[in-house]
Amino acid sequence: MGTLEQARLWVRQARRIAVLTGAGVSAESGVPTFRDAQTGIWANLRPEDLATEEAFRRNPRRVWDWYAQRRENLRDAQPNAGHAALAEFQQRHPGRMTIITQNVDRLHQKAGSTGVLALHGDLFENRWLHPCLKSDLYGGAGGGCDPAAAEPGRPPYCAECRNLVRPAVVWFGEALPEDALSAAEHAAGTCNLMLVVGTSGVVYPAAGLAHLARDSGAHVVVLNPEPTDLDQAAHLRIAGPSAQWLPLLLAEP
Ligand code: BJW
Repeated sequence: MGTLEQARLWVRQARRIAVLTGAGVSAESGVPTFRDAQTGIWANLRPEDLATEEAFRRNPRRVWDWYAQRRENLRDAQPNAGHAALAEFQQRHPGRMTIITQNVDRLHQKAGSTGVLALHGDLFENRWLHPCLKSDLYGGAGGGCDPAAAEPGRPPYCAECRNLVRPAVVWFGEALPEDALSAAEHAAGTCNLMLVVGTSGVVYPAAGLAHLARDSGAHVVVLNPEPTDLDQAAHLRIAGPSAQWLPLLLAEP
């Protein structure tokens, strides 16, 4: 049996499927992957030099501008055939597929996927760098300032306490959202099949979900045009772009 045929058989047989996606699933929507070369004034900086609180503190404007540029690039991005194939499968088979994404681009949601577990936050949301001082002073519970009402700037800031607005994404060294991570661990630990799509598999704890699935008895299929750090956890590797192969993998027999 060929690789695709084998994977399609596992899709048909699996009662529960977990899909772990990374930046590559959005590549064919024109979104650069995370470890692609950065361009322009960010050309000689690594993501690790930008996606940390330390980097933001050191140079808030540079990091803010990087995110502003990415938001701008994403505004018109549309889901591709890979996102669509996942969303359509969920619609045809309610409750069978959980999508766990490291992406912050909302393209799975835009394609119509439901219950998406976004492990690394949302590029289009903001929050304060520190818990709002005012909410502490006035007893919390809604007493804090709204980041949307911050003074305009790069980044916007609080006129009273000088707190800075930052994107509501998960930077290196920060904890992942607890609810999303525990739901993802549950999905990975109880699925019969995990599809690992468009991720280099270098960032943890997300990458650990593929090992958890494998150790819990699931079949693991990696779909990626390039080798990944998770290939050794996979039973099967499909070498190719996800917008081309996800529709073939998930189509009805
Ligand atoms: C295609 C394609 C096509 C191209 N079709 N595919 C265990 C071991 C070692 C280290 C650690 C560990 N546990 C934790 C760590 C530390 C750290 C970490 O993992 N470091 C490693 C780099 C070594 N992890 C953390 O710090 C995490 N936090 C944490 O552990 O907290 C602990 C804690 C607990 C309690 C209190 C406090 C702390 C947080 C990780 C956050 C990651 N954040 C980022 C930025 C998000 C915001 C933003 O977008 O700016 O998330 S980093 C970046 O990497 C981003 C991505 O989601 C993530 C993964 O990248 P991804 O998606 O895999 O993209 P690429 O570019 O790497 O790969 C793209 C792939 O697509 C390639 O394979 C291509 O071939 C492929 N491709 N075209 C299909 N058409």
